[in-house]
Amino acid sequence: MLPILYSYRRCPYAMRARMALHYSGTQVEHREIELRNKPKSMLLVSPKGTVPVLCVEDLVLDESLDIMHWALDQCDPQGWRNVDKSIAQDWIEKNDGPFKVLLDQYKYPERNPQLNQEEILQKVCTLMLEPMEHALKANKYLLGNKISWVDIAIFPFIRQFSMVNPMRFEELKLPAIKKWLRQHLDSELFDAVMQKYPVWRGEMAPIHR
Ligand SMILES: N[C@@H](CCC(=O)N[C@@H](CS)C(=O)NCC(=O)O)C(=O)O
Repeated sequence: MLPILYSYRRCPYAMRARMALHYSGTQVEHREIELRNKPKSMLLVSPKGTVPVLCVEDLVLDESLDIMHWALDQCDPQGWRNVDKSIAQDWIEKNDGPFKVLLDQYKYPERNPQLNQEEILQKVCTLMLEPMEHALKANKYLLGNKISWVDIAIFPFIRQFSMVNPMRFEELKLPAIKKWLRQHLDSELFDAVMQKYPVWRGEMAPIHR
């Protein structure tokens, strides 16, 4: 029985999970969902209703980072986890915490009419983009000259940020980030996890097949 992955193609959390699963060579039964119409079988195993969710027999992982780590426990052929844990943690906390808040404010100006887009952009630069640029000028990847799980965990969020206002992003003087972003966008790994699936309509099927 293959592990089941509930996923949503454009979700950055689901992207990082899919990238780690693919890299580790883990095959899954992919269940593409609609956020507005979540399958009952998913909500049954994970009532909080976020994707990604990975079900491996009785084990349910419903946090993207837990799925990444589970995948790397299965197989980590290029040593994505050979990095300083505390520096990795600092990057992830910043990304998933304050940067994600700013990203949502930037992406949904209609929800935040009191906020000025350019001010949000400046905050993002100070908080995230400038430290990343600094790190990526010193080394090819965020934690050194080898790719790590931290690059993969953060990349989908920087991609999303860059796509909110591509012309404005292009104007930013961030050559090292743009090179790093382009490398991930052009990677076979990213390509592989962005394949399109029809929405899973197997609600009548047993939860575990
Ligand atoms: N902390 C969770 C966050 C996952 C998350 O928020 N995913 C979004 C999609 S990008 C979601 O499922 N939101 C629920 C909804 O929109 O109903 C994780 O890392 O997996």
